[in-house]
Formats: sequence, C-alpha cells, structure tokens
Amino acid sequence: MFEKIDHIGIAVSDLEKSVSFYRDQIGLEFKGTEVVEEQKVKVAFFPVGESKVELLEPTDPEGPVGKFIAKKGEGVHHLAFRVTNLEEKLEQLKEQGVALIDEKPRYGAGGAKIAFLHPKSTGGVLVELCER
Ligand code: CMX
Repeated sequence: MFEKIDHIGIAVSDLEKSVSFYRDQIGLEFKGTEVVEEQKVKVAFFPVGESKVELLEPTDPEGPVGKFIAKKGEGVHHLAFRVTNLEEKLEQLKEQGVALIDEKPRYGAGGAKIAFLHPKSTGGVLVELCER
C-alpha cells in the first residue's frame, strides 16, 4: 500500500550552499547529513510535515546523481513514495510490465529499504519506493 510521499530528492552540486538556502532563506528545519556509499551521494534532510526534502550531492561524478547533474544540471531528481510490503509491491509492478531498476530492495538513507522504478515506465519521473 502507498502511505504518503516519503521525500522529494533534489540533485545539487554544492551541498553546503544548498543547505544554507533551504535552512537559512526558506527556513526549513535541517536534520543533518548522511553519506550513502552505495548510491554515491551525500544527503541532507529537511522534514516538512510528514514528508522530507532530501538534497543529494554526488560523492562520485560517475554515480547516478553525478551523471544526472552532468546531463541535466541541478534540479528535482526523484519522487519517493512510502509503501508497506515493498517486495510484494515490486512483484505486482513487475507482473504489470513496469520497468524496475531494482528487482529486489536495497538499503538507502536512514537504513530504509528502497527500490527504484525506471523513468521510461513512469512518464519521465524517477520513482523510488521506500519502506521504513
Ligand atoms: N529522472 C528522470 N529521468 C532520468 C533520471 C532522473 N533522475 N535519471 C536518468 N534519467 C533518464 C535519462 O534522461 C535518460 O533518458 P533518455 O534515454 O531519454 O536520454 C535515461 O533515464 C537513461 O539515463 P542515463 O543518463 O543513460 O543513465 P543510466 O541509464 O546510466 O541511469 C538510472 C539512469 C535512472 C537507471 C540511474 O540513474 C539509477 O539507477 N538511478 C537510481 C539510483 C539513484 O538515483 N540513486 C540516488 C538517490 C539515492 C537516495 O535517495 O538514497
């Protein structure tokens, strides 16, 4: 089941500068950063209501966010939905012919179980499903 929008991921090239904008100018609450080695990103968290804004700075230009910024520049990178029973949801989507990037969940920021759907199946939006 889809519960809510868990977070919106925004690709940034200078995390410190972007943290300063969202914290000091927009006025969001800043909850700290985490390096997610597997995804080759450093993530900054800003809770907003029941969701979060996550700023993603590449730690490697060859990682997914590094490649995204090189191709498209900074901007909205992905939309993450909170789900229950991620494995079952992935099975259902696969049966429906949706292109999965991850057929099995992996681990993302905050220890969440995550899996991505390919933008070619979703109208050009990189969609993440996450279970916490
Ligand atoms: N949103 C929308 N479209 C995207 C995209 C994004 N974030 N990233 C890539 N694409 C599009 C590209 O524009 C390209 O489209 P065209 O074929 O029309 O040109 C297509 O997807 C393929 O892109 P590519 O540049 O050739 O890159 P790859 O195929 O090597 O990788 C993707 C694309 C989505 C499979 C890869 O970035 C991926 O596996 N992403 C999931 C992991 C991830 O993004 N992790 C970071 C977040 C970490 C976190 O939240 O913890």
